[in-house]
Amino acid sequence: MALTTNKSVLSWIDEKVALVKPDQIVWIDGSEEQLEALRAEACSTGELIKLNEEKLPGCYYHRTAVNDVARVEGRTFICATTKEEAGPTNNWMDPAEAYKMLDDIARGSYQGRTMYVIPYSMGPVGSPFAKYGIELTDSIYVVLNMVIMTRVGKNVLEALGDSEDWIRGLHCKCDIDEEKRYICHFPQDNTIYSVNSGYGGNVLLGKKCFALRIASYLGRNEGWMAEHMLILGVESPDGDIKYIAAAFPSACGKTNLAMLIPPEYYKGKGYKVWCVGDDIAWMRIGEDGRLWACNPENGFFGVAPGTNMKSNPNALISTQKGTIFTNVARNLDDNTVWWEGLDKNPPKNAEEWKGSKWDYTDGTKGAHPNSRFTAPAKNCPCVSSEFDSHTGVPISAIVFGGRRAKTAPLVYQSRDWNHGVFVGSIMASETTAAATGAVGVVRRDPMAMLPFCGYHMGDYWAHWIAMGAKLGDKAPKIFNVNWFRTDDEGHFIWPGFGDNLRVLKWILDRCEGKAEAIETAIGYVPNAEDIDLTGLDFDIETLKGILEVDNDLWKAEISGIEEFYAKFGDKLPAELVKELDTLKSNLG
Ligand code: GTP
Ligand code: SPV
Ligand code: MN
Repeated sequence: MALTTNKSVLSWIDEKVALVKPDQIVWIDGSEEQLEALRAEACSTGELIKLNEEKLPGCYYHRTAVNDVARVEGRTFICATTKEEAGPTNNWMDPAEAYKMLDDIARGSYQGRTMYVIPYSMGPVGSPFAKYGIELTDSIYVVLNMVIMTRVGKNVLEALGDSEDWIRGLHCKCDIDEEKRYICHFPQDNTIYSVNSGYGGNVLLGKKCFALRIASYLGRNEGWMAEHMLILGVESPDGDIKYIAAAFPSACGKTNLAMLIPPEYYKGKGYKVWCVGDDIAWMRIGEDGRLWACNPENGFFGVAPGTNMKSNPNALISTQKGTIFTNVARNLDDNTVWWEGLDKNPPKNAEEWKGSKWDYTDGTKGAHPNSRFTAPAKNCPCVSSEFDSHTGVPISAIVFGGRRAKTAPLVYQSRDWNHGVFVGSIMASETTAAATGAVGVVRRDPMAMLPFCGYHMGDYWAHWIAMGAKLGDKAPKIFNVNWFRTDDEGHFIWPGFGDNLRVLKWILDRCEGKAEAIETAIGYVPNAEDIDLTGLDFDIETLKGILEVDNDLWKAEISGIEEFYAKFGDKLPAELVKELDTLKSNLG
């Protein structure tokens, strides 16, 4: 039975029912009984496998199709009214043509299947940040993931009332045919279609599709920002908490930084880190004129490989109950999970992510490099007390970062907001397994939003500049970090993970005017002595090496930046052209 009388909801669902022709319709009310029944049903069909209840209570295992393990950027479209609105960095399709193509693919595809209607909220229900959505799906896996990743249930429909202001999402698994896989966004219609995929980022429509692509478009129109950023709080020994938002491309360390455990020396002094979000930040100017951020999600869809008790104990602990594991290896002896980098004891008797019997000694991987866990945020030992806050948290610093073997120093600060926007706009990073395609290729990924900006990137930069003008002297300070500098043998030089707090500390000191810096061609770099290395076996000369700004390497960057900027034509904000000129003249 329908859980709402909202006419816009009911008529849209009627339309989609007529199109996809489900055998039955089930409204997800958010109750534990209903979810338990769905879990049991998914286990009976093999869609899920229940894991060891003693060791991993309430946890399930899922495998996607082998051809469906990551986001598909080449098949992701922004179907804005005109190609110009989507801009040079997005794939575009004419909306009428796209609807026709998608309807043809979706038509009748729910025959013999159930339509699940998922009412969900991005942001705490009823808060000024909250935006509501309805996803229709034929996948129980999607329902159960959405229940972890967003706020789902009847109360969302109550909060929505009769409003027409909600995001429409239709997901059809179809045959998981990669030739007919499309992830399409219609910003003018608040609508998303996803067909022929079952992989997280393509089908959990609240996440990248809504909370970034559609929301970035809404944010520009409504005067706020939707960003691919973690949010964390650093508590100092006197109990004061300062918040940082940081944008790194996919699989470049957001979840890890968001949950970092302070090194012993910092712990001893009383430092703590609190996680507000690990992937997405929605930010608004508050009544006090500062920038306030909220994590619109309710769980973590995190990269499994590399997560262990040393690198990220908080993430690992978050996955020990109520979690869905996707495309990791399964230990058949005790029905638990394993992935590369979990520990040094790969199971002898296991199945790899594709489902074949697996013996690690043959040199193949047990888990897919983009295998993931879906864990409730409430499981995280360091979840912030502000997690459900209706006001969000005030942001002191914005940090950009990427994977760069050379060129980018460990950390530097922009001279001011507009220079910071420039720093974000020229971000470059090596590609990862989070999207299909080559891995390890350096590409420009402005603000880590290349695959996620729902409109013209030139307009997006202009929006950043406009936000800075509104924030004035209350604007957060903007920094850039790079944890991934490598030595001649390709090893990471900086220890990273918990020790990144040493860098965050300098960042916050700068925000409070407590630390010195050296002015370089690209911005302010710390004096090596001002990054506190106490308790760390790390040589100050090595630190100086990774803080160094090599003007020749930066000169070599210029042509790449110019080539990239040329794509934006007259949409490239004049402020950024000016910043590029300054950089060129600084480099001499
Ligand atoms: P998405 O969920 O795809 O947006 O990724 P993410 O940005 O949250 O990345 P995540 O924290 O999951 O890290 C991805 C990979 O980077 C993992 O293999 C981590 O082990 C590795 N990583 C994270 N932080 C660091 C670091 O400080 N140093 C090094 N060397 N590796 C890191
Ligand atoms: C990313 O790729 O940035 C992710 C995972 O956070 S996904 O949900 O697939 O987009
Ligand atoms: Mn992400």
